[in-house]
Amino acid sequence: MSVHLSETRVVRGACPQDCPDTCAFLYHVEDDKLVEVTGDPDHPMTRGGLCVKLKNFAEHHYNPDRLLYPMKRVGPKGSGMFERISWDAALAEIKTRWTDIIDQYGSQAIMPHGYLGHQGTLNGLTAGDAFFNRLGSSVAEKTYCESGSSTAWIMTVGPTGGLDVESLAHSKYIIVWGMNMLNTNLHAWPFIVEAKAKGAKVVVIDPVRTRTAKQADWHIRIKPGTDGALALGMMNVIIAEGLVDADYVEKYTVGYDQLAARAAEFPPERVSEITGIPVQDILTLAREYATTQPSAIRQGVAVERSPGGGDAIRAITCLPALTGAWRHVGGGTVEMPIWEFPFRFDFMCRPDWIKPGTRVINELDLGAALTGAMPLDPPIKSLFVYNSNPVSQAPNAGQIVAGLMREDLFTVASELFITDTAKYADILLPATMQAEQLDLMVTWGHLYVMLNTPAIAPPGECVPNVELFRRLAGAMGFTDEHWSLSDEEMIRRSYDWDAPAMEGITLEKLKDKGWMRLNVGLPGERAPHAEGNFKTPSGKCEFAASAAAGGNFVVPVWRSGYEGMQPGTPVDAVPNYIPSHENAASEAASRYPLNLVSPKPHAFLNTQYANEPTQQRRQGEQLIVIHPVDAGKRAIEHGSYVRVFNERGAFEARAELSEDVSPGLMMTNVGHWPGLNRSGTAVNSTTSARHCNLGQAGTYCDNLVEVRKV
Ligand SMILES: Nc1nc2c(c(=O)[nH]1)N[C@H]1C(S)=C(S)[C@@H](COP(=O)(O)OP(=O)(O)OC[C@H]3O[C@@H](n4cnc5c(=O)[nH]c(N)nc54)[C@H](O)[C@@H]3O)O[C@H]1N2
Ligand SMILES: Nc1nc2c(c(=O)[nH]1)N[C@H]1C(S)=C(S)[C@@H](COP(=O)(O)OP(=O)(O)OC[C@H]3O[C@@H](n4cnc5c(=O)[nH]c(N)nc54)[C@H](O)[C@@H]3O)O[C@H]1N2
Ligand SMILES: [Mo]
Repeated sequence: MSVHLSETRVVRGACPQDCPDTCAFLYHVEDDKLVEVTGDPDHPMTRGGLCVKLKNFAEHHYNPDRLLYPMKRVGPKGSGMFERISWDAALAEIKTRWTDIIDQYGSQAIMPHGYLGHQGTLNGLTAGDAFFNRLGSSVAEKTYCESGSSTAWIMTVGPTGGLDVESLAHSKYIIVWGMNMLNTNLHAWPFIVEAKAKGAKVVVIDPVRTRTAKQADWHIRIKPGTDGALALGMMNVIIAEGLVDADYVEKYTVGYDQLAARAAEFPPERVSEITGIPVQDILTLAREYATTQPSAIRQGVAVERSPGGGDAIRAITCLPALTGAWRHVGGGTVEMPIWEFPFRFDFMCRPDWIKPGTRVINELDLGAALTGAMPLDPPIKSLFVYNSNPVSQAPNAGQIVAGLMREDLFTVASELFITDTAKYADILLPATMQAEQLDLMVTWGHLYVMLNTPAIAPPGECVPNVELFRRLAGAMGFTDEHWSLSDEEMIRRSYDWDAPAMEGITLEKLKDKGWMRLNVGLPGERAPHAEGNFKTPSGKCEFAASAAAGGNFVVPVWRSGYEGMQPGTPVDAVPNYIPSHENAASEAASRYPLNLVSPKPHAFLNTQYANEPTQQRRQGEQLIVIHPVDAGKRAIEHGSYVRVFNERGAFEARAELSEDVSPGLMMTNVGHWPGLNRSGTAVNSTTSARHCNLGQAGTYCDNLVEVRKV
């Protein structure tokens, strides 16, 4: 008997998920099988540890439910009945159907729908843009996330990375604002622990007493959607009490007088009424924030998830310039540092291929676009879904399902699994997972360039998104050079390798090391705006935004690179507080008195891993956290099943009675697969598709509901 001793190969990779941490992976491979994925101990953020979601990442690759071959629908729409076909047959069918649609309705009757299921330069947010721009489809505005914050950020400080989260170790006062860091940005937490050990105070501003709030020195419970009022109230106190860094303001900002006039409208008493925060706490927060330097604000994405979210982020982003916090290492604020990376979005998205006048359809309006609730000429006759799962993740999901049921809609989905969205497809196309593909990752929570090298062969007939779009281009007869470039050549062109930030970084070195830090200053030294140097048109922090003059805009990255036809909603020169649409004073409040927020789950990454039994055990079933007083009024006991509903739809969940939420507020997590829930629906059946005041972002937390025991 011969004994086969297998050798373990270690290949360097990077996490594919839409998460600020973008961890450095080590793939452990035996006999061409991925046996384990661990965190790189040398990476300064990853520090050898992966989050709960990625604990079973190797097994995820071998999940028996993976989509391995192209499939064609053989049962009624949504029945989940498919049979295997060849790639050639799938591509031929797509070509025939699209050619007919283009002949009859024009190419804009085709709508792509992609988001951030994967986060690579080749396979991520922009993976399909070049293809669809070339095809002449409608431009999809992909604003599920960060587009409101980023628009606000760029209006105020320009495309700068701002504070490095690693520099938080040097901060003395840290505000984690609208972020559940222990769930969603776990690898930033050690820097906060380090700062705390040196005496820093940590404040969490969140309507919910989260795991992160419980670890903080001070949890400030704010009513959802009122952050703009709080930031303006802090300014009011800072100005009234002479805590402004007048020298910094004078040298490095514009619009102080206008901002001061706005802040004067927000005395602490008024802010207390709006936010539900006691006056004394507003005073203390403002004073401590201004006088304890370096002070840092880690902005979460949740602040944008309300109608006034864009202006709230503008107001928050003004704070460190008012107090001069930017002067210090560990001072300032961070939204996402993606702007330091020299991506060539012109190459990745090919906006030059968009025909002038092409219409833009926002992806959050998918339900309205498919059902005709939003009049479109031509109507959408084909939908191509990749990197996204709108039936779970987009608002007003019931309307989306109604649209996907349309017999005359030709739907194609590229997926890892047959999700709640993919099950409505006419054609399914199988995609690779991260250990099976090459990519240079987009990162939005640290300053390292990350390369993912394939470690194992793709199973079945799975292809990376980049190859999927090459195949589609081939089927449609496109002969541009773009479609003949290798993955590696695409990576070379997706970056400006000559940019100053890339000094010393090459693809060759990355192949060896896996990751390298951008040349933008070390965490212990970096103070990017100590002397202004903002990336705005004026070069200053724009309290009064010059971009406001042109009205609302969406950063082109979210619009497939397109800069044309920006919506013209005028924006105030200085940030204001814009109230929620669905609030206690609104018409719906008499029928739907409870405000429901739906942040991220601990054990899932949006919907990903929510079909893995190990992760389902970690996360538990769909819960709704309700205050005992609200539960008592409705005879709801702890652990009982409830129906949460409003005019848009409903879902069922198990009630958890807890004072982690205030009366009038409920919390549930987004991410559970609707089809795996007892009601066949999830939280987005209740959310509205209204947009935030900036960047067309979603307003998932502006959601009034009622709840009843089932
Ligand atoms: N475990 C895990 N991590 C993730 C993800 C995941 O699905 N799971 N998703 C990733 C993605 S795509 C993103 S965008 C990030 C998002 O991560 P975060 O920025 O943390 O955003 P959320 O989880 O949506 O919400 C964070 C907190 O904001 C609170 N909140 C809700 N509304 C408001 C408000 O109006 N004001 C304030 N101050 N707080 C509010 C919520 O109660 C919640 O505790 O996480 C990433 N990381
Ligand atoms: N109520 C509510 N809704 C929300 C939010 C909220 O806080 N509350 N958050 C919003 C936010 S911040 C975000 S970012 C969105 C996220 O929404 P999505 O980006 O749609 O979420 P994911 O579940 O991460 O990914 C979608 C799908 O991409 C697939 N996928 C992964 N990798 C690949 C690949 O390489 N190729 C292909 N073709 N497919 C792949 C996955 O299998 C998954 O089904 O949800 C938004 N929706
Ligand atoms: Mo997100």
